[in-house]
Amino acid sequence: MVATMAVPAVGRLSEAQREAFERDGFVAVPGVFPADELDALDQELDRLIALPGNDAGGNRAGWIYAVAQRSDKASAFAEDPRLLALVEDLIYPGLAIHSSKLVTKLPMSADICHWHQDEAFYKKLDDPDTHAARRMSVWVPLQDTDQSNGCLWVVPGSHRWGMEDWTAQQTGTCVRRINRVEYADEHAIPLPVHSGDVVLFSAWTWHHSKENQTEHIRRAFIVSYQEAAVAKGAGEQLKVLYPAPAQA
Ligand SMILES: O=C(O)CCC(=O)C(=O)O
Repeated sequence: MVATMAVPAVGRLSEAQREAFERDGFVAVPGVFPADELDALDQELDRLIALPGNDAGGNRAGWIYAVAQRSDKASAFAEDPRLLALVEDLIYPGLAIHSSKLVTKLPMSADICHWHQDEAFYKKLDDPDTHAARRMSVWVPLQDTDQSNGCLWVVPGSHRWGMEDWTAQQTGTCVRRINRVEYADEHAIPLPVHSGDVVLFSAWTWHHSKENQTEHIRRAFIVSYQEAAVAKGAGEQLKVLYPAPAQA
């Protein structure tokens, strides 16, 4: 008998999830990846981080920028049909990969990721052709995350408030810290999620993460996508997956 292999269903966001994303600027989607696939990705990341030149080092020890450009497996993950199915309805016209990275919180790391908007890093500040309305990220945790190991925090609705003023920080990560930190802290909610779940959030959404107070590493694989028609921003990779339809 020929063995049949279960093909994972490629699920799109439900109407309610799409509405939540548009209203709140983020949505957590449960159960997208099985544990064995994430273990395989984690092992590939272990291999990559050991290679010279991959580890960003310093405050970003354990981070790998442009990770999809350093490994076929990481590249395939960034284009996984299950991720694309989740973002296809949120980004248009067309779809491109803006960038990919591994972000890590080492055990007992005090490095916080400051409150920021990804768009402050992603667009080229002086080039309007790179300014995107619908850039966003998929945050894929490789371990369960909660407040003890530095889960994501977000301010619901903040993606609708435009670009905040920010001040560069010398410590921690995500160093273009928005100035309204107290407001962010007051209105933030934590997003504890299981490994296998993913969090989608707009590049305009205020977000951050705190320390890792545990003895275990916390990793997340982040892929950022954007409209295909918008020019390459400050991201190291612009890979058009589906071009924008031609204008009539
Ligand atoms: O995973 C984290 O701690 C947050 C990382 C993040 O927000 C970023 O790199 O833009």
